[in-house]
Amino acid sequence: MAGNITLTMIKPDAVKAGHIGAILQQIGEAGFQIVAMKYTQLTRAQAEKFYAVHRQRPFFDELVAFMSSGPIVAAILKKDNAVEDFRKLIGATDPSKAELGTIRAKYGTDVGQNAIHGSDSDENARIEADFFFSQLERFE
Ligand code: FUP
Repeated sequence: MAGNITLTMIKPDAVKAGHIGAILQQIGEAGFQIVAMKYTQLTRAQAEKFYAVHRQRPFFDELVAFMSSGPIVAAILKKDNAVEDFRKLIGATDPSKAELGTIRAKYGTDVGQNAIHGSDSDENARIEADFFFSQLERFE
C-alpha cells in the first residue's frame, strides 16, 4: 500500500531567490497538507548524513556544499500516494527536463540547484521525516 507522507526541502537556491511562498502555495493547491515544518540550515555533516546514499557519486561534495550553503524549509507533507504524487509535482531532477509547470521547471536552475527535494520511496520518506522532526513536532 502506498504511504501517505513525503519529506520535502525547499533548497537554498529557491529560498535565496524568494520562492518559499509561491512553492508552498503550489504544494497546498495540489492537495498536500503540511503536518510538520521548519526553517533551518544544515551543517556539512548533516547534509552528508542526509545524502549518504550518494556518497560515492561524483557530485557528492558539490551537493553537500550546496545543501549546507544557506537556509532551507523542511516539511512533512501528507496526502494519499504522497511520494509518487509529489515527485510528479516537482518534476525531473534536471529542471531543463522537468515537465512544464512543475516546481523544478519553474524555480530550478540546474541538476544540482533544482529548488526542491521530494522523497523517492515510502521507506525513505519515513527515514527523512525522522531525520528532521521529533514526534512532538509532527501533527499527522
Ligand atoms: P532526485 O531524487 O530527483 O532529487 O534526484 P537524485 O536522488 O538522483 O539526486 C539527489 C540530488 O543530487 C539532486 F537533487 C541534485 C543532486 N544531483 C546532482 O547534483 N547531479 C546529478 O547529476 C544528479 C543529482
